[in-house]
Amino acid sequence: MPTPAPTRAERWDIFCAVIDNFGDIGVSWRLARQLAAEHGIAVRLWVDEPAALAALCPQFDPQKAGQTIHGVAIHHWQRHTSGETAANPDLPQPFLAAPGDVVIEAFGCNIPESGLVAMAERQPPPVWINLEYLSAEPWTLGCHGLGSPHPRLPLTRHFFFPGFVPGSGGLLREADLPARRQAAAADAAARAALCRDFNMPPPAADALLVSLFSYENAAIAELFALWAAGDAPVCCLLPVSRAQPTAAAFFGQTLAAGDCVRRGALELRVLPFVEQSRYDALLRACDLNFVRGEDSFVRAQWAARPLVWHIYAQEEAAHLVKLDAFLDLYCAALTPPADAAVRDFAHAWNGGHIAADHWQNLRKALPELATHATQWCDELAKQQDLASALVHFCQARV
Ligand code: TRH
Repeated sequence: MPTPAPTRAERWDIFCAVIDNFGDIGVSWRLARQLAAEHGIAVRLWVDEPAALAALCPQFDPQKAGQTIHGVAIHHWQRHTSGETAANPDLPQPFLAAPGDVVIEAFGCNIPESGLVAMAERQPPPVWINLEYLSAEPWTLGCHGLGSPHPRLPLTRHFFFPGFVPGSGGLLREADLPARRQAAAADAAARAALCRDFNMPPPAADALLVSLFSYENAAIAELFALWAAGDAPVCCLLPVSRAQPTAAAFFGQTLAAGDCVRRGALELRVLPFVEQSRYDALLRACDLNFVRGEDSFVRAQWAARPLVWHIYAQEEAAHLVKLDAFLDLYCAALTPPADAAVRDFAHAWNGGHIAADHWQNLRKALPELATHATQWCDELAKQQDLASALVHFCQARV
C-alpha cells in the first residue's frame, strides 16, 4: 500500500518513559525520526530520561533544552506515578497549550491527567494511540486497532500492536533499509567497513563473527568455554552492556571498550555503545547476532543474519510464551534439524544454561539459517512498515 502524504503539516507528540535499558527510547526515537523524515510530520518526542537518548544519539545533549535533531523536537517530561490532579504542572506548557493531531504513548507510559484534559479540550481531540510492545502472540491481532473510551473525558485510546504478520501494526522499517542491506551484501566488504568504523584490525578470515548483546546470563560463560575449546575460531564482538561483568569474570580481568582478549579459539572484542545506525551496520556484518529486548531483536531480522534472542524477562514467565510464539513463526519454513537447533538453543539461552550439543547443532544449522534469515527478512519487508501503518490508521481518524 503506498504511503499517504500528509494533506497538511501534521503535528504528532510521542511520549516515552524509560523503564530501564534502551528499548523504550530506542523504538520511540526510531519512530519519531521516520515520521519526520518520511512522512513530513512535525514530531515532538517527550522523554522522561534524556540521558538514555544521549546513548543512542551522541548529538543530543541531555542538559540542553529545546533541541531539534533529525527533524524531531526533543522535550523532557516528568512522569508522576501517583496523586496527579489537573492542577499539577505535569507537563511543560507547550503540550498543554497545544497537543498535536496525534498523541502516542509508547508502551502504555500514561500521560498525566492534565495532559489528557488538554487533549480533551482540543477541537478536534487528537487521535490517541497506545503503542504496545511487540509480540507474535495470536491474541494481539484481535486487539490491534481497538479503541477504549476514557471513563470521563471525550477521548478514545487506540491500541496499536506491532507484529510480524498481516493484520498487525507491522515493524519499524525505514524506506532506505533494503538499499542499505544491499550495500552490505558482500560479507568481506561489510566486515572491512565495520573494522574501519570501530578502528579495529580485521578478524581472521575464517573466524565466525558474532555480536553479543544480552542481559546478564550465566550461559554466556558456558558458551565462551565452548567457543574457546572449539576447533574453529570465533571472534565475538561484545558491546558494552549488562553482559560485560560475566565476560570479565570468564577472562578473569576487567574489560572496557577497546579491549581485546583471547582464550583458545575465542577472541573477544569489547566495543563501545554506538549510535543506532552504527549498531545496525554491525549486525549486518556479523555471521550470527545475539540480541535482546525489542529493538535490537527487530534490527537483527532486518540485518538478515541468523539471530539468537534474549527476551526481556516478565513475571510468571510470560516472556516464554512470547518467545515460543515468535519461534513458531520464525521456524515454520526450516528443516526439522534446523528448527530443533534454533528452538533448543533459544530455550537454553533464555534458561541460562547452554550445553555443547546446543551450540554444535546451531553451528551446523548456520548455513541454512543464513539463507533463511534473508528469506524471512524479504517476507517481512512485504508488510507495511509500522510508521506508515500508524499514519494510515491515524489519518482515517483525524
Ligand atoms: O535495551 P533493551 O533491553 O530494551 C528494552 C527495555 O529493557 C524495555 O524496558 C523492555 O521493555 C524492552 O527491552 C523489551 O533492548 P532493545 O529493545 O534491543 O534496545 C536496545 C537499543 O539500543 C536498540 O535501539 C539498539 C540500541 N543500541 C545502539 O544504538 N547501540 C549499541 O551499541 C547497542 C548495543 C544497542
